Amino acid sequence: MRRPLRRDFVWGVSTSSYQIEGAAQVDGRGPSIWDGFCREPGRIANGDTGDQACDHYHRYREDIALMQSIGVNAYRFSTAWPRVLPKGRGAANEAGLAFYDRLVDGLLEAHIEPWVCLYHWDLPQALQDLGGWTNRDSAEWFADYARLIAGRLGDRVKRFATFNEPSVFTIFGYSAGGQPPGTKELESFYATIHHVNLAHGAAVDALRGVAGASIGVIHNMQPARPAHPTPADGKAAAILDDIWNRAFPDPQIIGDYPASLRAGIDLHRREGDMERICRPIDWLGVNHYSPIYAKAEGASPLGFAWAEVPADAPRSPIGWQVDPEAFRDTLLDAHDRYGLPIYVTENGAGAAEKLDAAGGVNDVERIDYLSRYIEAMREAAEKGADVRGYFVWSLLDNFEWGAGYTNRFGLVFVDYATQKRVPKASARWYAATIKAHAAQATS
Ligand code: IFM
Repeated sequence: MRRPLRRDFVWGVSTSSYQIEGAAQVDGRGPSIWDGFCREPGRIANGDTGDQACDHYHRYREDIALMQSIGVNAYRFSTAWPRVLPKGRGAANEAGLAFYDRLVDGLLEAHIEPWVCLYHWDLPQALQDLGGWTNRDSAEWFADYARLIAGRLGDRVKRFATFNEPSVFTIFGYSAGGQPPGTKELESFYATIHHVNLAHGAAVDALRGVAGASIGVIHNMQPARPAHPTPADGKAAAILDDIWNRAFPDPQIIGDYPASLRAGIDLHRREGDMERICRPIDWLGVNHYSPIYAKAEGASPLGFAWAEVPADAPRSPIGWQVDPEAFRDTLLDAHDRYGLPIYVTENGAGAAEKLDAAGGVNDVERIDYLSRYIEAMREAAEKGADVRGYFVWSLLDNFEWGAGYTNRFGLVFVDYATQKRVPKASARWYAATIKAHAAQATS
């Protein structure tokens, strides 16, 4: 018989503020960089925006009931900086803070532990107008925001993460395009990496003010593979690996940047910065979906170009490679390199889905993906990775950034026109998985 996961294993679901909350102009929320970006022609599929999304701001009680029916014991969500500080700093918005009070209280009443992430990409526009993450002051803006959330929720919330996937919003926001602010300047890109790292360290210190806080950070980690077995593509993949997988966790946890980034970062680094960045944390969040590929591209400022998934690779309905062994190996590598307790804070599969004739969604491909990935996680745990929890991305179908509402990742289908929620077959499957674990853990 397989060795079971830890008795206290955390089973959860994840979401983020801009992707589900909606209520973008309600109760004093200020604009975020995504509000404006979505309105730029051609940026988002179908011109979609997060204005309404899943209207979770008003329907959070129903969403908590859905979590209860699935049986999760943790919910990871992000607080929207512009909802609590409409201008990013200065006067707090009481109505915004009160929303998170209600959400946290509702979760605790339902015996679901709130896991709060401070930043899932929705920077207040007012701060972007001051240069956003290219401005070194951003570290202090972020620490002040962290203090505000810690002071308000810290009596009830103990699990905090500073950032979600900093390499994604810095690469796509400042180098490759596709996310706000949509600039492509190498120097801004390096500045952003360093300032986000400083902001992480400053926020960790701020969050330590919460008695009993368990503080982590959430990184996307995926093997970066060469498109072809050539030395040039091997080098391209190594550069992508440094930028995608190492540029943030290495300085935050090990205290140094990968060698290939040092010259670019040095322009922005001041004495004492590495100590400011590398603050002790309690856990590492790993988001993982599939491997990524790079090829040599002499003309590219970073020395690589993104490459397609190999034609013969198994894929999810939205074309992402399905490779559970890569997930197992990622967890083992993260364990060896960083030595922290690991929580898988995102994993899931996207699809373009509709309700079937019976009014449900029989998402067998998602169930197959999740069961194979959970099995791979078990293998990693058996081989020694200290994996303590798993959160499916996502509870609900939601606003999938550049893809708008076309890609659905939810265990629960959302009919955006009516806001009706319909649990998919995967929601029932996940409920049964959690139950089976509980039965095994108590036997
Ligand atoms: O929806 C995103 C999430 O915001 C960050 N991680 C990947 C998910 C799926 O693309």
